[in-house]
Formats: sequence, C-alpha cells, structure tokens
Amino acid sequence: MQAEVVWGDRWSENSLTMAHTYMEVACRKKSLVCLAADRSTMAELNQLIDEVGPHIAALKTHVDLVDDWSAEAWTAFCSKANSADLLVFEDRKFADIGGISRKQMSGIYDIRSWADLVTAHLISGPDIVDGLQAGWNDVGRQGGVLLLAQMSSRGNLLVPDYTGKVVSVGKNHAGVFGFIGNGSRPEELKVLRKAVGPGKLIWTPGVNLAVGDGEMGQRYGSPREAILAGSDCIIVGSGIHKAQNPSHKAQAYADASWSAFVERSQSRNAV
Ligand code: S5P
Repeated sequence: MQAEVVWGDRWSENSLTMAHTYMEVACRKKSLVCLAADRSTMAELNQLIDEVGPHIAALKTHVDLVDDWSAEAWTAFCSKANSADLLVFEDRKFADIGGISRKQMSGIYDIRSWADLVTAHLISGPDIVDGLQAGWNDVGRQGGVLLLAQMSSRGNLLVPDYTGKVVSVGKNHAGVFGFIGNGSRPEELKVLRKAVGPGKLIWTPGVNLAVGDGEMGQRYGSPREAILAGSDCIIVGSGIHKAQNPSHKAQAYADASWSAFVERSQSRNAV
C-alpha cells in the first residue's frame, strides 16, 4: 500500500522531505525500527548492517564512540547503510547556540555530509534548528531534526512543563522532523502525542521485548504499546545488538512494530 495512505495525517501534515522519506522506507521494509548501533568498532558496525539491514528502517549512530573511526571507513559504512535502504541518524544531541551548532555539523566528523537525521535539545532556544538546517544546506543536502521532548532514563530533567515548551516550538518549525519521546512509559507517550498533534513524528527509545529496567537507569517498555500510544519508530539498541541472533531479534521487533502500526492505522480508518 502507498505510504501516504497508510500514514494518513502524518504524511499530509508533515511537509519535511525527510519525514516522507522515512515513511516510505518504513513501508518498504514493513518495519518501524531504528537500530541504535552502539558498537565501538567499524567491523562490528558493518557486521550489524549485514545482519539486520533488511529488518530495520534506520540506523542510529554515536559517531564519537567508535574506537577505530576514520573518514574513509565511515564513508564506506554510510554508503553500505544507504545501499541497505537505511536512513542514517546521528544521535549527537546538539545543544549549543545556532551558529555553533551549524559549525559542529562540519568539523572532523562532518555530520552534515552523511547524516539524514540528528537529535538536538532545545535548551538553547529555537535557533539551534535553523543552525542545523543551515549545516545541511551548506553542503546541498536535506535532513531532519529530532528534538528531545522526553527521555527514557530515570531522574532526567525533561519535566512535563519543559516537554510542553519543546513541543509548542517544535511542532510549528518546518525543520523539525519530530520528537524523541519516552518509549518506556506509554501513558506519558499518549499525552505527548496529543500535544504534538498528527503531523510530526515521534521516535521512542527505551523499548525492549523484555520490559523492565536496563543498565545504568535505562527503563524499557513494550514495542507494541509504544506504537499504539503514538510512536512512529521504536529505537532499539541492546535488545538487538546484544542478542544471540541479532537478525532474528530484529525481525521480531520489525514484526511487533509493523503489526501494531497496521492495527493503529486500521482503527484510525474505522473511526
Ligand atoms: O531518552 C533517550 C534518548 C535516546 S536518543 N534514551 C535513550 O536511550 N536514547 C538512545 O537510545 C541512547 O543513546 C541509546 O543509543 C539508545 C537506547 O539503547 P538501548 O540499548 O537501551 O535500547
């Protein structure tokens, strides 16, 4: 089925090209899974694409945690991801003023040249989104910013009042692809979806088929519950890359996310 039909309002009310690109990839792959590829060598990262590429729609990186990073190896890794029909999402969590964020898109890692998506905190104000978009513009590319509206870790300081302010600024900003919400708490996610409205995407970490507490204060909720509560992509890390068989696990997350998404679209159409 065509992406614009399945995604409904999410498609028609989001004008950002990268948002449509994601919705199309998700439909081709029948997967609303973004793999958090938190492995620290280039060989392990490349192996992950080989193992799970067909079952995921996006690959989330932390470019600064790779031990043997080199510009050549990274370029090859990104083109491998693109050949596997994956969006590349650098989870850089930018937080500085607009002009510096623009410069941080270049530098040694040159994020603007390979990332389709990046994360940012809105703590410094809305110019950060313009700065990041200018970064992509500087190299003739397009991308999307995911603003952190909630976090999954215990004790985080993104309290409801702050979340509300991030959403009210971000939902009206054309450069904003969507928001990071907390996948471990479906009730909070429903409130977030209501505030965001139908247009912007919500991507959620803190999701695992084994619900409960993770390492160092991480918390996990179920993939199905997250999608039904309004998430458009589950960000899964250790649930896949630490599994005995990452390919099988990735397929299980893809199936859970896609069937919940179909259920959600059907109930929307039924109303
Ligand atoms: O609130 C957040 C936001 C993010 S982007 N909580 C998170 O865990 N993340 C990221 O999601 C985190 O940086 C990591 O890469 C991933 C979760 O990995 P997992 O192993 O806990 O599934």
